[in-house]
Order: sequence, then structure tokens, then C-alpha cells
Amino acid sequence: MALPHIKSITLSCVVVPLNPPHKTASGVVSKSPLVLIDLHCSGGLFGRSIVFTYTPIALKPVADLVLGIQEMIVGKSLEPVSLYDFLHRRMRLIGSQGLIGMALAGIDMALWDALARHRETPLFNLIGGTVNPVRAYGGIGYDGEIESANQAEQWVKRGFSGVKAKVGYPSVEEDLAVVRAMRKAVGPDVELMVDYNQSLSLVDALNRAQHLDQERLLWIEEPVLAHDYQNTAKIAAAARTPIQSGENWWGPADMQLALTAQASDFVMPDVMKIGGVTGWQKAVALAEVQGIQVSSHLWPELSAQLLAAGLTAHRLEYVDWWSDILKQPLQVENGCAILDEHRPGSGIDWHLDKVEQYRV
Ligand code: SMN
Ligand code: MG
Repeated sequence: MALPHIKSITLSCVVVPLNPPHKTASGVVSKSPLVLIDLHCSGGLFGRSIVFTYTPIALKPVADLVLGIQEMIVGKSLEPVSLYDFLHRRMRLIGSQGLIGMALAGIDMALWDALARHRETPLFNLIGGTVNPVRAYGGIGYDGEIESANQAEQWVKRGFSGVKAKVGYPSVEEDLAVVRAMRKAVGPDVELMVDYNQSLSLVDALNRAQHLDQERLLWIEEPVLAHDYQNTAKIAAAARTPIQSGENWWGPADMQLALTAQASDFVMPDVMKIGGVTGWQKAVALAEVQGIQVSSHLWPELSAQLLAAGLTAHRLEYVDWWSDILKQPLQVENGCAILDEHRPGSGIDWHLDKVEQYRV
């Protein structure tokens, strides 16, 4: 049976408010600027995906790039892996990081969504996964001792067995106070993680990791700059607590550099920055051969499916930031993401009224 071919792409740019805003040691996220992609194929088939541009000033440039790249693939058949190769080759001279990488990934995610719909099966099934529930954790912002403890308690009441808080306060004593307040609030059995969002110097990170080593954390995330693999490796070697990173790695090549430098004990690629579903699969294969456990970053609907297909799946980062614009946001029960084996695609369908409300 011939595969459908690509006809066109249409886009919606939205800004979804985030209440309350998510604070980190490296800035506040108060809204989600998103490019929503609708990829149209022959026979009425379609595929959908979300590109998160972090800042509204990148919305129009990314949307223009997606529409520009569209012209290179119109008429081609729905083959995500060979189209990934084709498009990345076409971008060799400019490079496929940054906004170009985000546009390419958006198209790749929409292609896979379309292919899964074409096969009338969920994406996790198409790529060989199972319906096993994926364990998720909730996120807490840079909100101080009392609020972090309150929120940790709320996540646990909702059934989550893990929570991750933003840290990187002016002193290590404040970081410790936040961790201890959360531990007191949730008890010994809940998994606690902390995220520095690349805010520390090497010396500061080594010192803070040594203090945090007493706190039984599941991981310490992004202590220093995401691409400073050498210094992250020094911290990973010195700390007993596992180091986690990956959300800012661009494409499988960055995963390779990080793994070669032994920079991270765990990895948590971001499905957009790592190159879409195709980039994710290439990158995660590198981690899997080393037995390194893989978690996700944002995109809970899509990431739950990708983790379900992985051999070393670890934790799903649960966020509901974009749930408003989705017809059927990810279901979580007892702290685990529930996969719907009867729903074709990657889990992305628009709540059209909300898309209109947030359109810019
Ligand atoms: C994060 C994600 C997206 C925006 C800001 C911060 C964060 C995380 O580092 O791990 O979710
Ligand atoms: Mg993070």
C-alpha cells in the first residue's frame, strides 16, 4: 500500500498563560508561546505537533521557518526517518540547532503523528513500545522553603511519588532548607530531585553537591552550563547523588558528546531540542547501550509514548502547561502516565476554542 504524501502545513501561534508562573534560578516562565503544527497529507490524513519557543519573540521566526521547510517536503511520501535525513542534510551549511532545529523537530513530530494515525495505532505501538505505565513526577518552582514544601505535599496528595524543585538560592543553606522542608512534608518514601537550571559555577556546584549528598536525592539537575560537559563530568565524578541533564542538548550529537565526556549519570532529552521523535530515538539509543536511564522534558503526552518504547525509561516530567489547548491531555493515575492503546497518533488533538482564545 502506497504511503500518503505531504500536501501542506498550516500553523496556529498561541500564547498560553501559566498560572502561577514557573520560577527558576535562570528566569521565570509566565507563559508558553507555542507554534501548533497541522501537517496535511493526501487522503485527508493529518499530523499534529507542538513547538515551544520559550519566548514570544521567537514565535514568528519559527513559524516562518516551518512554512519555509514545508516547501522542501511537499509531494514527498510520509517517511519520517528518511525525511529527517533529507532535511538535516539540506541544513548542513546553516546547522540544525536553535530555531532551525526547533522547526525541523516540529515537522518531524507531526510526521510521526501522521504516520501513527495512518497505521491507526498509538505512536508507542508504532515504534515498538508497550502499554506499561510510566512513572511521573511533579515540578515545583523557585518558590522558597514554605511554598516548595506546600507544593510537594499537593503533588503527593494527587498521587505522585516524586517531585522536583528548582533551587540555586543565594546560599547552599537555603537550598538545603528547601530540600529538608519538602522531605519533612512528604516523608521518606517520596523521590525528591533538585534542578539548578545551569546557574552555578564549578566550585559552587562541587560544594553544593557535597552538601546535598546527605539528602538522598534521586538526582541533581543541570548544576552548570548545559554544554559544559567537562565540568558537569567533574561534578558527576565527585557527587554521590546522580547528576541529571539533557533538556538543552541539541540533537543526538550533543547526547554523544555528553556521554563521551561522562557528563551525566542520567539523561532527560527534550523531544524538540533533541530533534523530534527521530532525533529522540537516535539519541536515546546511545544512552540505552550504556544502560543509562532516560527521563523526559516537557511534552508529557508525546514523551510518555516515547518513554514507553524505551529500554531504560526512568521518569516522565509531568507538566500541565499546555493541557488547556489539548482535547485530551495526558491522564495520570497513581503517579503514572496512562497510555491509551486505542487512540491513534502521538496524543495531540486541539481544543479548538482554547486555541482561538490564545491565538496571537
Ligand atoms: C524547565 C523547563 C522549561 C522551562 C523552564 C525550566 C526545567 C525543567 O528546567 O526541568 O522542567
Ligand atoms: Mg530542568
